[in-house]
Amino acid sequence: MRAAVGEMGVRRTALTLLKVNQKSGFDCPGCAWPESAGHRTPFEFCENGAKAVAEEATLRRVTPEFFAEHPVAELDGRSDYWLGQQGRLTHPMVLRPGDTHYRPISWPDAFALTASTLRGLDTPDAAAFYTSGRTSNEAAFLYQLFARAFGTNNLPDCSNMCHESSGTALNATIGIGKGSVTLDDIHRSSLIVVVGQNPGTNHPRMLTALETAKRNGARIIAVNPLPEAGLLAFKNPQKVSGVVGSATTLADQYLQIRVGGDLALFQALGTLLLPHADREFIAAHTTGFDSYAANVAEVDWAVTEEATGLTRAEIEETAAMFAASDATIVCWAMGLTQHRDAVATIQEVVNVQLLRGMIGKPGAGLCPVRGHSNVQGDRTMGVWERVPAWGPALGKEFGFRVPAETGHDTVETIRAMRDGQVKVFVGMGGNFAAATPDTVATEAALRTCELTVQISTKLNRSHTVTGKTALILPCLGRTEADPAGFVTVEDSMSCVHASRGSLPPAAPTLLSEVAIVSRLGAATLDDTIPWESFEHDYAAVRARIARVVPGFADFENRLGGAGFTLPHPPRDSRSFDTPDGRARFTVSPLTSIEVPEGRLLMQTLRSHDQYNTTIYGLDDRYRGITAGRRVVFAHAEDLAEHGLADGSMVDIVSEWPDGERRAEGFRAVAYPTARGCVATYFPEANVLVPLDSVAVGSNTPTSKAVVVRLEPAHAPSPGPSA
Ligand SMILES: Nc1nc2c(c(=O)[nH]1)N[C@H]1C(S)=C(S)[C@@H](COP(=O)(O)OP(=O)(O)OC[C@H]3O[C@@H](n4cnc5c(=O)[nH]c(N)nc54)[C@H](O)[C@@H]3O)O[C@H]1N2
Ligand SMILES: Nc1nc2c(c(=O)[nH]1)N[C@H]1C(S)=C(S)[C@@H](COP(=O)(O)OP(=O)(O)OC[C@H]3O[C@@H](n4cnc5c(=O)[nH]c(N)nc54)[C@H](O)[C@@H]3O)O[C@H]1N2
Ligand SMILES: [Mo]
Repeated sequence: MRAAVGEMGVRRTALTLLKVNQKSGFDCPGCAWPESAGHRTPFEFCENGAKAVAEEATLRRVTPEFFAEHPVAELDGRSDYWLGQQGRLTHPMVLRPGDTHYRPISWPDAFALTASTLRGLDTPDAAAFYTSGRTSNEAAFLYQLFARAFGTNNLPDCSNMCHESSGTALNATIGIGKGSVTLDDIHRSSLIVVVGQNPGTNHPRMLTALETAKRNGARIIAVNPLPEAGLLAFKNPQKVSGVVGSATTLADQYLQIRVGGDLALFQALGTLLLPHADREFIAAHTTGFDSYAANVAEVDWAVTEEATGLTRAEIEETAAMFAASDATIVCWAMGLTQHRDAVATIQEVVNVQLLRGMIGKPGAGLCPVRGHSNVQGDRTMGVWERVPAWGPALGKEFGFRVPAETGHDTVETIRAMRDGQVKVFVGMGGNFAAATPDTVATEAALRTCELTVQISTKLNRSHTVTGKTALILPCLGRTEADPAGFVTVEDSMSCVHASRGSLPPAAPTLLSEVAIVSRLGAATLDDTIPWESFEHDYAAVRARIARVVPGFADFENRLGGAGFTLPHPPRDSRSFDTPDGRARFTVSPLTSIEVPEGRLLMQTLRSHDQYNTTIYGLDDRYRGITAGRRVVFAHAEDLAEHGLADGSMVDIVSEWPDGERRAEGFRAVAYPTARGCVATYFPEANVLVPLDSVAVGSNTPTSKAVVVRLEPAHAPSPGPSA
């Protein structure tokens, strides 16, 4: 409440927060955790959802006068925290070659400038269209339609850095890249394994679901190099007993795994669970079991204990809990997806669930917990560098030929800008400059562009790191009333529902994302696609989606109440959309990340006071950090081995075949993390993540596994990032 009242004032806070996640309100712009289909309390939001709402509904404004006062060179020296604090963008702005300041530009001129630059390119593939996961289904559908009709599949998105590894692993094994559980499954599960995820900070409403499951008899296992407070012990802030009483112990077992050790862990679990295989399920629904069983026939305990940092006894205890459970769910997030062998690791999770027949059964399944509130929906709507299976239907509906070649994902877009192949960058939300890896290389790449266009609600680094010409196109946020009607989103469990903003727009000059894409389409392309018909009529967009995207038939009429859940063949009927109609066991070699002598494995993660690159404040309450973000969490004994101690100032140097990368002035914090593993905050540490260090198969940057060394700081600390 303090965060919200500070940004919005008391009345606006009350009016806004009571609409969050209500059936007649707006979808929380925070995370993608689902709401209950049934009864909802007036308080369907969490502390961090309130911060996300306050960040958007702030009363502060970034006006043309602001830009006149602050040259871009000055803004470029400001932190993400400072930039975000300045408030909502109000007017379209342009930075022309040679100018020192952004200047106002009219909407028609902004679209004409973008359109003429796009049309002047040698090839449509010289443009890239990025999306972040807050964009509504309607805007996302039109945006990918625009890119493909313009002639390119260059549709990188934040998913490429997020759950791409999950989608890749699941598509190949169960035939659909989405999780197979519902909220109801969580509530009635008997074992929930939370791997590589920090829900206390990033999906706080998930803790309420885990608490319900626990009350219903579930056991919970946490697998994490860090003893994350919210997960190990949870006080429900929405209950009196939660506020004043003792915390519920959520996790029954805590496995303090080494960073990158999950592949070894799940292979070992597979071996131990072979005698408990669900033979009937395996015979009826799967393929490849024999090769899998041969691959995991034995555990090499020395290798497994080294890779995981766990003991044989701990892993055997975990296996016993799996064996005893008749309904197991495995949940995971970035701790599994942002690794070199992320796809193989997630496939080992799938193997274990298939082995026990834990798919398509109440209370059981696979649960990749998505990040951005509509990141899953954006992909469903076709925001993808590949052509979705329904590509031909899209071309037919709108009368154009969908380009066939796979486009650039996020990492490839950076490379293509660097190599002079991509000249125009358009960002539908997000903060490409700060969220992507290898900050120095990425910023240099962005600066080579002819034109960068950012469709944004708030000021961020992507507005200060620009192409030769740069546009800021300010848009409405989720919380705001849109005269053209409501939009829709899809949560992490495939439920599609309406989202209705109610606040007056931050400025009368703002356009909705749908309007911006529609006007861009009309300005750039010939009139084959009736762009004008979409801007004021989102139902018309949904009618098109209903005809093109499978699962959306009769879209408009199914949006009453809590919305509807998209089909998921493995969940609904144990059927698998793979070539032979069966789920596939996979075989992966046992790998782990090699860390040379004297080096440490660094993961980058989120504090309790940030939303990705949006920094709400400089504290990380659950980890005991105040007033600073340039910290590196390390085990006290690892610090001692490096001649360092709690409070030492260090530089972090990452090592990669193409050279070293350096981040200066971090305070070492002695912390009970797994030995050999250190943690820093994203995005400050992105400068250390090499562009070419990516996951096999998904091309996701390995933001959770960077080999580093710590050196005593060369320069005095630059102070907190504020
Ligand atoms: N308040 C808030 N909510 C958010 C976000 C936010 O920034 N703020 N971001 C949103 C987005 S886009 C996303 S994708 C999600 C992210 O949600 P999370 O994935 O929970 O986010 P991270 O902070 O990256 O935390 C990763 C967790 O994985 C653990 N981990 C790291 N490496 C390993 C490993 O090798 N093995 C295992 N087992 N664990 C490991 C870390 O210790 C940490 O607990 O949250 C979403 N929700
Ligand atoms: N090192 C490291 N790097 C990472 C990660 C990590 O764990 N470690 N995590 C990765 C992950 S999981 C993700 S998802 C990406 C996130 O990458 P992005 O999605 O690109 O980044 P965000 O910080 O979420 O974007 C915030 C910006 O979005 C804009 N915005 C907010 N709401 C809206 C809206 O409604 N409409 C529009 N048009 N704009 C809006 C605002 O201008 C705000 O500044 O970062 C990735 N990068
Ligand atoms: Mo994410």
